[in-house]
Amino acid sequence: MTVDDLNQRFGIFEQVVFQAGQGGLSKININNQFATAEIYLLGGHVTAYQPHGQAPVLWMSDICQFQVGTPIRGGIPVIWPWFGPHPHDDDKPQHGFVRSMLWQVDNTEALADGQTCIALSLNDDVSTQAIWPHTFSLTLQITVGETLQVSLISTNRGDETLDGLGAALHTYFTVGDVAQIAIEGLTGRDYLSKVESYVRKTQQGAITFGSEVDRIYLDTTDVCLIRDPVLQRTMRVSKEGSQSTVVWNPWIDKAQAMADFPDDGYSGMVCVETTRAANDLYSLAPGQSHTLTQIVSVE
Ligand code: TA6
Repeated sequence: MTVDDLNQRFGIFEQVVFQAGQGGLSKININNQFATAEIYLLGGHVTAYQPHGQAPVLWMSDICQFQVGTPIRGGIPVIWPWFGPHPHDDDKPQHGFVRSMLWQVDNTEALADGQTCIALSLNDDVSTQAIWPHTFSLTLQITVGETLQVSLISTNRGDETLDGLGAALHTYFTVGDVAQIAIEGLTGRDYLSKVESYVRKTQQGAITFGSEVDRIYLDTTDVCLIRDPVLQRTMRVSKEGSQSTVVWNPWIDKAQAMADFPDDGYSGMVCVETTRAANDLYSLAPGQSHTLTQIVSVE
């Protein structure tokens, strides 16, 4: 569908407008009484969310690619059907394949309470089957208001159970200076530290940053609070359908090693990711669905 077709069928006057974005890719601009937001059909990727009067909530790389087949760096990458490297095939893309594919628009709605709801979907086809030989459907429900709520609904459309599924809403948050923030809510939780060969440790106090941090927190349904003294705000990250949370900042060396990540970009971002990872993988019986939800708000 062209942008004109999309506006004809799904546009909502001044509230939901489709445009050709970077790389000529179709994107959705959302503007309502609460906030503005931006979503690319590539990856079903929320690339911006900004409550009126607030600084941007989501961090985006200013040197990332916008082309089908390449993940967008920043915003909320949708990770499925595995988190991290493929469990036994290094030739398969890290973090699954759905963030590199074009999703379709299923519905747009101006809710009575003033929020805006967008539904996107991705179903298996010959290209996904070539990577992962299973039948599935994904729906992404994005609700933009005083909060940003994103739900990934995965459904097994095949006739065999899918085991060992991983997923994430891999959210990049804007912060004033990562060296000055603290993330509360995970005190006392065990985590696997990727930068220390996945050694298991227990979180003591709030999470602070002075080097690369890449941790999978285990057995947690906790709300995370990102305390930002520079931007003088707290970002609240709550979730449903997940018992694991990933916290990541690449710091200096890893930032320099990523071609689509500005060398100094690490200081203005942190990832708090709502995941199904590590000991939190899931299965779907034929016809069964799972919903993974992240809710973000600014205090
Ligand atoms: O979620 C943290 C992480 O797994 C890090 O290890 C790092 O690889 C990050 O994801 C980004 O991965 P990407 O494939 O998007 O470059």
